[in-house]
Amino acid sequence: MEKSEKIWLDGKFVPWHEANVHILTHTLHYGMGVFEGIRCYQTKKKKSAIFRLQEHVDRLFNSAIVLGIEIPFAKKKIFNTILQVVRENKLEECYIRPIVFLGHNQMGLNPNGVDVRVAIAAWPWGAYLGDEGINKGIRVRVSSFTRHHVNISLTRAKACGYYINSILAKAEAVRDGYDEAILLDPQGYVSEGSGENIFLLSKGRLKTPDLSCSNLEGITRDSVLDICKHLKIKVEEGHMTRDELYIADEVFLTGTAAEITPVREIDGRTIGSGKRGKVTASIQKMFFEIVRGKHTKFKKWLAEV
Ligand code: PPE
Repeated sequence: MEKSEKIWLDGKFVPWHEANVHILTHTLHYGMGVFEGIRCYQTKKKKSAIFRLQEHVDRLFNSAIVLGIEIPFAKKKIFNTILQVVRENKLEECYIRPIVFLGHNQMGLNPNGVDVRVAIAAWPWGAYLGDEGINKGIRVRVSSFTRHHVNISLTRAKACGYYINSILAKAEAVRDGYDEAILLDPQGYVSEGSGENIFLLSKGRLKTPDLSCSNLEGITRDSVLDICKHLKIKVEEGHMTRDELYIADEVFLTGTAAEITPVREIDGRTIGSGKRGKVTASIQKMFFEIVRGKHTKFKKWLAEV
């Protein structure tokens, strides 16, 4: 990975190589922690903006509420520090990773009394599923692993430990020669990708699983819902089945890291024409224009660095 200079840790900036933790760090052992993935884009020459920063900070704090973690900094402080991390590292386009984790002053499952720590890192990160994936689409498989149950893992939270499930699915998909995995929820309905929400297009209408399907409430997903309103594309949120995906005209994944990535094949079935679909292309085009500040109507989504 490409490194940057400094990481903000518990209130101050430290050099990249010194942002380390003790081996008995609670979160390392048990996975109790929350994080965010945010992108910053270049909007003009020498100008950058963070996409939907407020929504990401809100979700970070909500994730902490869900898990019962008290973040020792105010929301406004975290919001401003994220901007500062990009500035300090002189980054134009980057990925930003705030993480709230439990320290090493106490072991055992009882989290009461364990220090709550916060770090914010940022580094350059290109297309998550490859430039070719963005343009031509990726190949995915339905995972043999089931997504979380909503009352086993509280899926409104973006929690560190939950990603074991994502990693199992991703590793299996890659091992079998696919780019990404799609997970079904415990009822057998389509939930999401290992790190992305999912949409399909059928008969001119878009559809995405509603938020009771064990999926994360994605901020890119929400942005696509608004973009579709603007483009006058009808979207339905509901239950989605695996066979619905197989016979869809278009399928795409959304996420901060993955941005908007078309899917061209699922479980050996070609989706639509086997290329990026027309509707996917129009949503993708508008998304990339918005994040780079080319739509005045959506300027409210950009926090200038
Ligand atoms: N579902 C999951 C499970 C998920 O991890 C993400 C983001 C999404 C949906 C999309 O959410 P949003 O980014 O708000 O649109 N996954 C993050 C982590 C990726 C990683 O490899 O790390 C991300 O995209 O930043």
